[in-house]
Amino acid sequence: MKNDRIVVSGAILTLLGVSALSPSTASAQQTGHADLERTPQLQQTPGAATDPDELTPAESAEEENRLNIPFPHPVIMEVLFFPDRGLDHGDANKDRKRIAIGEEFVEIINPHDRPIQLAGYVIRDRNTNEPGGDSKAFRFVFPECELAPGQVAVLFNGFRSQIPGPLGDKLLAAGPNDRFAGALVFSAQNQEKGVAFSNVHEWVLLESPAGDPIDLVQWGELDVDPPDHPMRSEKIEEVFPVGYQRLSPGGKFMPHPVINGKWFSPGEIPEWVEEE
Ligand SMILES: [Ca+2]
Ligand SMILES: [Ca+2]
Repeated sequence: MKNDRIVVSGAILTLLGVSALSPSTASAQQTGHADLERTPQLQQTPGAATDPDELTPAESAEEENRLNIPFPHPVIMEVLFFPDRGLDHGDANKDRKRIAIGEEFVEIINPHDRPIQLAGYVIRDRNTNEPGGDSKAFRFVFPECELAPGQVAVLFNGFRSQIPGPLGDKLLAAGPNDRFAGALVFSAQNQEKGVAFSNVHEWVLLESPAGDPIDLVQWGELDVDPPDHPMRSEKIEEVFPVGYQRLSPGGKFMPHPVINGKWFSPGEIPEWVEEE
């Protein structure tokens, strides 16, 4: 599988071959979903959109502003809302069970050169904007917690989960978790079957402690509007049962390639992976 080599340097990605995206095809075969039978193809490398040679200076500045989120805000790096069936590509939270809701996660990073304080930042979904949607609303507020430059935090849904290693919750952060590449890991400790990201249409928002919408990711045809004017907003155009990952804080979401044999990488930002 030497084609699965990925080299990331800043915003430049070199992806040799699309075989790394084959899990989607395999899953389509398992699930029999006709709409999943197309393997996602990278139309361009994620770095291409920011290639200064292809944009006018004004366009470059606009692109830069769109993609970069200023200090002191973290940014969303990966989201898993549609865990695949089976343990191999379904057990994202590493408790040797695959409970679809419990595996869901949002990964964030501090992309800045100074520490940031996570206290009061919110991760929430569309049900939090729906009148009467409270019973299905996913909403997590981070406790006091410093995120060092480049440090990653992962928030799992936590439904029926026994996540290994140091685990924080809404009250208290835990130390780095070696099972998740040293990231700070949190569980929302969700107890409700209905509190889950939709596989079909959803938005997930990172919100500042002041209530400002910072980083929004959406997919499908939305039935509930997200807040106006987030600092950044991106739509995932095609939905497959894999994580969606940015390879740099200013990059675009792409279906997660196979890394360490998995279709997701909670806690890990791939920089250089080569599979034998
Ligand atoms: Ca699991
Ligand atoms: Ca990751």
